[in-house]
Amino acid sequence: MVKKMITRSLLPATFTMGIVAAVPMVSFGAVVLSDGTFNVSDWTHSEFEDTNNNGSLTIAKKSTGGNPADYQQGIHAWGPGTVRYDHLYVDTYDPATLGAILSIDFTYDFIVEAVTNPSDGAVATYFLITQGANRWTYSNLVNAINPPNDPPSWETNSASGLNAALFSGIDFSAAGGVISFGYGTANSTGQTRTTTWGVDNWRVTINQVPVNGVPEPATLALFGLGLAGLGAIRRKKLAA
Ligand SMILES: [Ca+2]
Ligand SMILES: [Ca+2]
Repeated sequence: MVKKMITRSLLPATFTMGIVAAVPMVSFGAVVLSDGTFNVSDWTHSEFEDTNNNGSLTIAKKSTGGNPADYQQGIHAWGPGTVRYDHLYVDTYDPATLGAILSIDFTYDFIVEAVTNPSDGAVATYFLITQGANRWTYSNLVNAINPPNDPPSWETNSASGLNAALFSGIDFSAAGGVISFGYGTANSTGQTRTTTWGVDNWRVTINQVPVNGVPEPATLALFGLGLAGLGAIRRKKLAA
């Protein structure tokens, strides 16, 4: 579900000058993609790497045991070797229709429920973003369990203010292609092993570039010193 929210506007104060209508309104907002229930049809899953061609992935929607209630459960069976899987949410962001992206925030909760052979181990997970045939990852959360001293628990993987410079080659501008978001999971071991993990409260906030912009300095000069001062204040707010 695409939710349009946090839309804010900076309206110029009322002026007696007749040219006030020439000052554009500055508005900016964010689009939020989120999932806490994980209907199976809302996600796609693909194998990104399977070094020894012995890995497999099973996905299920669980209605209890999440953080809270519904969550997405995955089971990796593989080894020896390394497996990596990509998990993408159904809703996407198209900069061409929704506007250029300033930055991205993400958060999701992750748990390792069980590991077999031996009965401990770890699963790595990271935020995943794709555009066209390209994919990027950000921030690894390695969730390890070593029962009974480290029982399974939900841990949060999150970051905010991620700009295009962090994803080399991505295009956040209005000329960029459709962008998908999700998360990745990875395992590596020298043994045959099965890991069971879960995801809940997945959320991405796409912070948009302000539209309509602020007046150019040359335009402001026409309005006189008072309005130029207002422009400086607005620029400062936008940069905050
Ligand atoms: Ca495989
Ligand atoms: Ca939930």
